[in-house]
Amino acid sequence: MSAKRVLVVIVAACLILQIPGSAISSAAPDSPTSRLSPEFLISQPTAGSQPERYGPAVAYNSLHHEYLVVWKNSRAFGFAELYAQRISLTGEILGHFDLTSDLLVDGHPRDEAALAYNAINDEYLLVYVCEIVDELDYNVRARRIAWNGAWKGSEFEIFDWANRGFYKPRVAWNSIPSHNRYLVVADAWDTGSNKANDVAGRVVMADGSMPYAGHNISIQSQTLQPHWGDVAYNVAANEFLVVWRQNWSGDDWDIWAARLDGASGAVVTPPAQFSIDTTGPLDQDHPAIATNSQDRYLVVWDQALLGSTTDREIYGRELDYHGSPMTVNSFAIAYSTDEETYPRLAINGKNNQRMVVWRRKIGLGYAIWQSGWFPTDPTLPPPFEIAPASSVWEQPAIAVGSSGFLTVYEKREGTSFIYGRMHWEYNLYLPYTAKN
Ligand SMILES: [Ca+2]
Ligand SMILES: [Ca+2]
Ligand SMILES: [Ca+2]
Repeated sequence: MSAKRVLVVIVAACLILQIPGSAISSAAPDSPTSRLSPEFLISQPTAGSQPERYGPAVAYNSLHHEYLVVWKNSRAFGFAELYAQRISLTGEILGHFDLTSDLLVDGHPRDEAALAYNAINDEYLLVYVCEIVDELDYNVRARRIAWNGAWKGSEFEIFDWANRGFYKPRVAWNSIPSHNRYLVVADAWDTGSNKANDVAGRVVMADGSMPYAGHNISIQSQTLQPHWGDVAYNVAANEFLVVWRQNWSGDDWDIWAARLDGASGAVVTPPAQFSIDTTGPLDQDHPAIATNSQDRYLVVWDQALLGSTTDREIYGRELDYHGSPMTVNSFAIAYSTDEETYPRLAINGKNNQRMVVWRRKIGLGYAIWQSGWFPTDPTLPPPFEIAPASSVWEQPAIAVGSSGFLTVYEKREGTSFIYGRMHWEYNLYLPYTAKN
């Protein structure tokens, strides 16, 4: 067999290994869509009684080179449990396990899961809300989960403050071995006024202990109504950066942030709380943050188009590792005439590629769209479609692994399922040029 023939066989074998489903996209080889896998079903198995599946979250396991996707199984008449599926770098389904079914005896649904991977302990911290009083009081709880679901630590409570209900927990991991801890943030709402009141934060050690009390990261105010918190950890500064949305006046909402000490989670002061983008009179919403694990953060959000009640765009801003803006202005990532909302993002620390995903309203349905670029690109390449418009609900999620990105999302087809699509890294393909 000639060297060329061997190469063809290797290429063919690699394509078979790397492409879940039927065939690679027919788009041009160097276009972003040529690097997309077909859509594949994550919320398996589908036998037995069929729950609705909602709210996917995803993290990458850098030791086993796989992803863990978690979501909520919701059934009529009450109970909801959290489930997990392991996904290989090539989109293969590796195995599912349940996360909370042993806790259901108390009758409190668990919801809004988020997770972070801990590469020192080779485990995940799963955070979620527990419904204490129906549609009124929610606490944030957590448990440690073995990488393969082999064990699940006892459930423990992170946030349960008087007169507060907690929503939308997020978690980031401090990877410095002598620190090895997490920061958990959540939106705290006043259960009396039903207004957003705080973005709360608390350090959780790798063993689940909590030596520091929970505290307000944002300014506590029912005028500002800070909420929609998100968090990233940056090893260069040994700090967390937390972002959130807060009110300026009327319909004018802005994006704010605070740096947090990597050990205690205390707000770094000065500068204390500072703004990321306060463009008025625009409504800016749903901030999300990621780091390249080196020298940058990227914050993204959606914002209204001036004078329109239906058209929203995706914007972003690059920050250095101290949270200082890298440019005078924020920049547009998606700006079609449709409503584009709920951005999430991940950054590939190896090659600096940014990847942002969002929900795009088209007609009566929702599509999932995505944009990827490198800081060296002179302009942002055009966004591309991940999932066509259907009744996709809620926001997508994305994680970066050693072969590229995995985007996960809900899709409703009578029943709601969790689907995913891979976007493979540019250097993953075997070289096109080979010497005979
Ligand atoms: Ca409570
Ligand atoms: Ca604004
Ligand atoms: Ca738009």
